[in-house]
Amino acid sequence: MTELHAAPHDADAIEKVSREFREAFGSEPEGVFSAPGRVNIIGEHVDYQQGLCVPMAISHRCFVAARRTDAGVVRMRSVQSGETVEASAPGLAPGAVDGWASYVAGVVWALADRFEGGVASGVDLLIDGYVPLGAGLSSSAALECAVAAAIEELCKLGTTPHERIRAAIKAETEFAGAATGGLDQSASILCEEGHAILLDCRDFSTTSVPWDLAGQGLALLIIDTRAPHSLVGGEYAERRAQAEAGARALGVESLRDVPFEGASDACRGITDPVVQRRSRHIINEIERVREFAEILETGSIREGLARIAELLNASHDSLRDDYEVTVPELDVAVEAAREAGAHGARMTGGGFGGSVIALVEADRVETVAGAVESAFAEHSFTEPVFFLATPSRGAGRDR
Ligand code: GAF
Repeated sequence: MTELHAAPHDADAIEKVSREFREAFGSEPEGVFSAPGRVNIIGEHVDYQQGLCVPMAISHRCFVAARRTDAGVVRMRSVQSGETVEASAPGLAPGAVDGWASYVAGVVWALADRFEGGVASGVDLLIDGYVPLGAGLSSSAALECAVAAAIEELCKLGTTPHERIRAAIKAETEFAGAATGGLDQSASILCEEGHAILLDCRDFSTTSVPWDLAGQGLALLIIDTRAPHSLVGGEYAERRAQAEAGARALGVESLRDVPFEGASDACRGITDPVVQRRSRHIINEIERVREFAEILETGSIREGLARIAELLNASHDSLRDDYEVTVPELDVAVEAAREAGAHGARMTGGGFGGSVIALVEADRVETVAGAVESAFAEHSFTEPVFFLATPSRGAGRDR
């Protein structure tokens, strides 16, 4: 039988991160904080063109136990890497640390202008993350947003959720060197238990979207294809640059400004065929999100299921053909899930590896997962890992 990997119970994870903190730093943490990974249900590669997305937080979270110190040092320990990294608190600047620690130190650095001497005194941070790494489920954003929650609370900065989102984005783009678009940090901080959110990337404002799958006898299966995905590499940045070229060619600030009516004709006027395809994806994807959110706002998922499935499938196909961010593992998982009866299936996140989501009848989860597993074995791909996506709470204090 195909195994579904569940996140640990929050209480166990909180106990564990507190114990790890005591063992590493020799005292009790002042608090425990956490932030979730996410799946983006629809609205992919549109956030950096001021588009619309519908993400939900998943139950896999990153936990951070923290304490202020007067050592003048940001001490960071990760359970997953087994490393402790130290950086001078007053001397924090991009390049001071790299790897996982850059996402942590980057948030402290990005919040620096909110401190009145506070951060210079130092902080100990113990990190225990359960969002699978490299799976396109926002493990980096979960780490950044958990650290932002910790620093906000311990140092009483008085930041708003949107200021913490901006700090996490700044950490990722300017400190860790991954120029991502803000979807992941917004989802990790703003998502709500039991719901998805409609995120408007013009100003990162949100509207709650009904997403009661369980109540409708449905489930969202996450298939981590284990094809490694990284946003620091050049391909993500290349897509962003092509999207910007599209906006320039159409004479708009962002592709969000292109009216959907008449967009196909407008895109045909873009001379570079690659930029043309990239722009077409973004304009069509934003329109798909509009329709998707409207269906959920005006009726039940069950009533709108046929169209919801079409929109999910069309999103994947566009990411495969126009945006070219899929890899064989993603396409095989999507095909196998659809053939096994998924209502809709698409890659989620940045692509170039990572995960697929499949909307399925709750009693078909095992069948669909089994079919993907068999397809992967036939293609000699690494065995995939399966989770269920349960809409979970955003970042905050746990203890
Ligand atoms: C990654 C990025 F981090 C997001 O900003 C977004 O662009 C996404 O890829 C694609 O929708 O997760």
